[in-house]
Amino acid sequence: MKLRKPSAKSRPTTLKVESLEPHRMHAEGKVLTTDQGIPISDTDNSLKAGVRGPTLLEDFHFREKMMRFDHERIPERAVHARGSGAHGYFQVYKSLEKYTQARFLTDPSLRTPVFVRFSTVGGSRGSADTVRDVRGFATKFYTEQGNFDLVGNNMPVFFIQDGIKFPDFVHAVKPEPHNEIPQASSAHDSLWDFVSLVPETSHMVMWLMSDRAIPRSYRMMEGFGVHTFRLVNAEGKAHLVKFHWKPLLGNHALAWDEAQKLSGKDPDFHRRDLWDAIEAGDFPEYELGLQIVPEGDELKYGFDLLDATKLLPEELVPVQRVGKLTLNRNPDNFFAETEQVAFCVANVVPGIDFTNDPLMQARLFSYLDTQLTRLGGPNFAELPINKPVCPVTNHQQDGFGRHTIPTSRANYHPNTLGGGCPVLSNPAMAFHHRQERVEGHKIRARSNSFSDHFSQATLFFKSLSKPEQEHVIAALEFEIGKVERVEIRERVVNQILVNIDAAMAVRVARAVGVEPPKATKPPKAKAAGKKGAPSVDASPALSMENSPHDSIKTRKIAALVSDGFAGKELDGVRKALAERGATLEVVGPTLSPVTSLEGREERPLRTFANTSSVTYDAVYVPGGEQSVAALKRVPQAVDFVREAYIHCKALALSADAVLLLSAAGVDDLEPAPTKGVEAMRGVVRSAKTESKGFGQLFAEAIAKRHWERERPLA
Ligand code: HDE
Repeated sequence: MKLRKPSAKSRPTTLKVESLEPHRMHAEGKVLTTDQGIPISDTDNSLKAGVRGPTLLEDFHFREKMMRFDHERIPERAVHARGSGAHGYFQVYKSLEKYTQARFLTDPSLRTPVFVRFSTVGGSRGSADTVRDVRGFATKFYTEQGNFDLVGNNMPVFFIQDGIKFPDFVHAVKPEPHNEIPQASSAHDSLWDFVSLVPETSHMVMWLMSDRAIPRSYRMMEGFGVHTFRLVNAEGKAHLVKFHWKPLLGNHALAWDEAQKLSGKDPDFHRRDLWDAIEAGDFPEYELGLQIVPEGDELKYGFDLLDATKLLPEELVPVQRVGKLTLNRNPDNFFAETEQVAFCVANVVPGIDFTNDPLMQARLFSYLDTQLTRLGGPNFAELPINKPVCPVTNHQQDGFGRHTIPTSRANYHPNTLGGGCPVLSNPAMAFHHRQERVEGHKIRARSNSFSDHFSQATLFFKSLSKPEQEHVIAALEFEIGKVERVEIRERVVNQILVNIDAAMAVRVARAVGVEPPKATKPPKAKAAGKKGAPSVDASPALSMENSPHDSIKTRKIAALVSDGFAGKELDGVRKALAERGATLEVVGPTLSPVTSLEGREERPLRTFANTSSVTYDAVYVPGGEQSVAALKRVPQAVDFVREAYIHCKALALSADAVLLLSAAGVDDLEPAPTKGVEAMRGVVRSAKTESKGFGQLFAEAIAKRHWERERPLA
């Protein structure tokens, strides 16, 4: 057989966009070019010697395209590698000049642009969003006085007290070195080995095991600056301050089983949620909260305000809400903005200063240092996302990736060649490190005021609601139960947990197969470790259940339908939810229209095959005999109801639809009402379709999770 000679005229492989004004198109940036701006008319075929011949080195377009591709990846962040960002602005409610000279906090007319990056900590860039982990909440304020970075977390304390232990802690929590397992999870031997040997981790570990570690959304979690900072006013008077972010949508969590399922069904769950909300105009909002303490009161509360494993209970020093952060614009390009943004705890503006917290001190070095490798050199502050909005004028020069082109001959200070420029700032507007008398021996040691590791861990546990405590215990059972070495499990229970809450330690011990501890010391629940200091026995603010749960704004509800559903009823419920700011999405057997009882067509947005209850806040099944009978035959539809029930989400079922509950194995509710509407443990049922009050009761049920449905594991 003879091979056909290939034709030299290759067929077009992609469609070409023809233009009548090619030069103008090029000038307007609409034409494909090389990095040098040379117009390119074929990017599908490399330059070859003959159509089947070898590729030629001369093909600069091919070489450049491949070279750029080969170098697209940069090192991911050592921690907080997975993140999502958004632009927005911050505005202070009224002047805080009494406390600070930072202009963005003293001028209520100013809208300071911000970029916020939310993140998980342990997982790689491509890991799932809903893993059990701390969440980063880092905010860059582009102020007129330069950039201020508030690089916080969604928990108010940290695992360690001194930054020198950070590499140890991070090595322990990250996947183990021999097999790089597990991804984005603390449930493994090395983390719990570290915890069992380092009691200062106790308090933070309680937070990590709590519902705070599985937020429903970045939009529904708090943020904390963690360390104690200083505010300094124009007269040089200073106060100590703790920074808080309070989400206006309240504080909400996922159920642990739901979070794990979401990791597979939608690993981008939080990223998508943030993106979609901003696209829909539902701008996430957080109030900036300050706890202000006079300088000199560092030790007043019996613990040390320089110790980042301690929080200052809101009941002792209330959080003043002083301004609002609004996130109103998605990034244009993930890499250029969210990936290249470089936060640094050392970025402060006049009016905000550091303290001697040894964790904070280490961070002042680490962030600047890490960017050198991650962003390839010292000029990362010139990248558009990192660039201050005020002029940057100094004598720094050269280095990889310099963007700025200095025009002065003078690159030193003092000079006359550049007219003395840049001149030194007027001291009144410059940044000054607060003068502080420091005295002491050069010593590698920890202050005694840092020595109480358990009181606040107990305070946290005691302040949770009963269901939240059960969640902590279940999380401990899950995590420690995965630890292979029995001696590590024993140490966690006997060295750590028993000192937090003996009864809790006994339950965990049984669940993870170790001898229950003998100690039955009554747990101390207080903020302070020292007698006589102002203290609290419980801090209601630590329980997420005490944050407002009266709104269903931006919540997503699934309506399960098949042919013959009660269409008028669906319309009524959709309207009732929309009036309260929630969205109803119709889920059906296929994406083709289904027909209602009344003969109206409704096109489902999702199908039982491509979504599931974990991606919704609540589930609604309208009545309609034929529709319900069909749904009962679809295992995924039945699963929808079952999972929503198990995950303690609101459910609303009318008329025949109540039958889906028994099909889903829900057998612990009282019989369905024979007339009217009724809500029980977050399940709204009605005897007939279109019942009065159905939408209202459903909305009330959606506002919170119904943890009362859960049964303790042991
Ligand atoms: Fe970080 N941390 N951290 N951290 N951290 C980083 O900086 C570090 C700590 C936090 O979205 C790294 O640019 C040390 C506390 C957030 O880009 C690195 C210590 C808190 C982010 C680093 C801490 C945080 C980071 C990795 C102990 C809450 C993500 C990449 C002394 C107050 C910021 C990078 C973003 C990122 C070091 C402890 C929050 C390696 C040495 C406490 C939100 O520099």
